[in-house]
Amino acid sequence: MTYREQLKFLLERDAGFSEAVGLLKQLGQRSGLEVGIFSHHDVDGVSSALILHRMFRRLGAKVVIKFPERFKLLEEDLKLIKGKFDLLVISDKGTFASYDDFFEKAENVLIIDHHAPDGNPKKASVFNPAMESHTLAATSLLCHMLATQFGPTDELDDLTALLGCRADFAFDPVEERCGEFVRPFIERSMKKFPHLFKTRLGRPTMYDVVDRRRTALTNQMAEALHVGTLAHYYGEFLNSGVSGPELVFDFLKELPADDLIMIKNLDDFLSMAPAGKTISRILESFQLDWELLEIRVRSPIFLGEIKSVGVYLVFAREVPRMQSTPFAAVLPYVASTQLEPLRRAFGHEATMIMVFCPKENGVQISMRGGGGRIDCSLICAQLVDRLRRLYPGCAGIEGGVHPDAAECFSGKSVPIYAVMRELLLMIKEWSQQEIRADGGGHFAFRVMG
Ligand SMILES: [Mn+2]
Repeated sequence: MTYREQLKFLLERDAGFSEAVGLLKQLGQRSGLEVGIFSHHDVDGVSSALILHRMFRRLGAKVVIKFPERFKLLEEDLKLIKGKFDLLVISDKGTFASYDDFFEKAENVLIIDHHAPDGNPKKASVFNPAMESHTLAATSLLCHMLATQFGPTDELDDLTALLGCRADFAFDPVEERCGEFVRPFIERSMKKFPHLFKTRLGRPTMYDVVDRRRTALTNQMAEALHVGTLAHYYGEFLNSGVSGPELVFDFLKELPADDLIMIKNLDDFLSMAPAGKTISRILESFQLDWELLEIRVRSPIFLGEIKSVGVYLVFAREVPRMQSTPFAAVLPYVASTQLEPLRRAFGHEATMIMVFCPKENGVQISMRGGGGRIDCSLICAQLVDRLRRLYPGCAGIEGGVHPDAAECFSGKSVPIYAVMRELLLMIKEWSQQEIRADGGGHFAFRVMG
């Protein structure tokens, strides 16, 4: 299927896509259309915001964009933008039923998202290909799909969506893996930007998890953008008041669309727009942080094996400058590089790592891997559920997201020992369940030793 064919198919078969296109067509008729966008603060979220910004500009709309530093959009975040809108877009920030409550802020609410839904919004329009079942995608591609319906997109839209897909693990140019939903777009991109996909020897990036000897330009560029979104934690390189997501947004916005097919290496890319210099300096500092964390994640504790998946625990702190981030910053990415060496060293068919990270503002637990046999998001959701029941008054217990990469965060009001206790108790209970079920394909842990 070509990308064009896929778009035609979606327009006919995907109710969410056709509804979103219909809504935008109708609103596009309005003069003085005012749009507020709240997008995720990561690379995919920033990429989504830029593609939407360019699309709405073509429609003649006035656009305001914010990147609140939390996954779920809350009522209080809406105050970041004054006034009321014709349209409120919530991109890459999950699909929550509570987004139905935001009609006070705007006449229309459009959710564009690729995460497993947490509830089913009834009033808001939702374009999310993962509504029914798990689908590997990225919101920036969904925005690109919408933008194609409103005038021609260009190389800047294409490259931005491609980097959003890479940053969200929807494809891997080195391992040559690609989700089915994004495949038509990725194949189109390979023809357009062939040198971005070439595998080369070189310093491995945070995305080169399996083979730490090789990389590709796409991975290097996406890593630079990821580091850019953390810029406000590298305050020494940044003018005060600018956040990392805003820095990356400005960098991408200034890229010359016509020259993008010429990019041969990371320096080319970063020298194409003013903010690239700052990103490049932060990247050097980030690499030192990465090296520090490599030491901290070196010896994960083996917890047990389930369905031939070796489950490991890393207990470590983030780098000093990231100890207050309310999201997974660097440590879980570094820990992910242990998945493959552990699998090879101990002969598991697959591996999974739980990263237990005490922070200034609470505990961050990140789960990575699972080889498609253990669902990380399910484990995080269960942990969240247990903690909420034990500490009903405590706000800030959140978790879930993807089967192979999930997060759980519990705020400071829940003691660290309690979070660890629940995690270990959960494992123990699952192991007992498996004994009762006589090991018969039950989703459970078997604790060794
Ligand atoms: Mn995303």
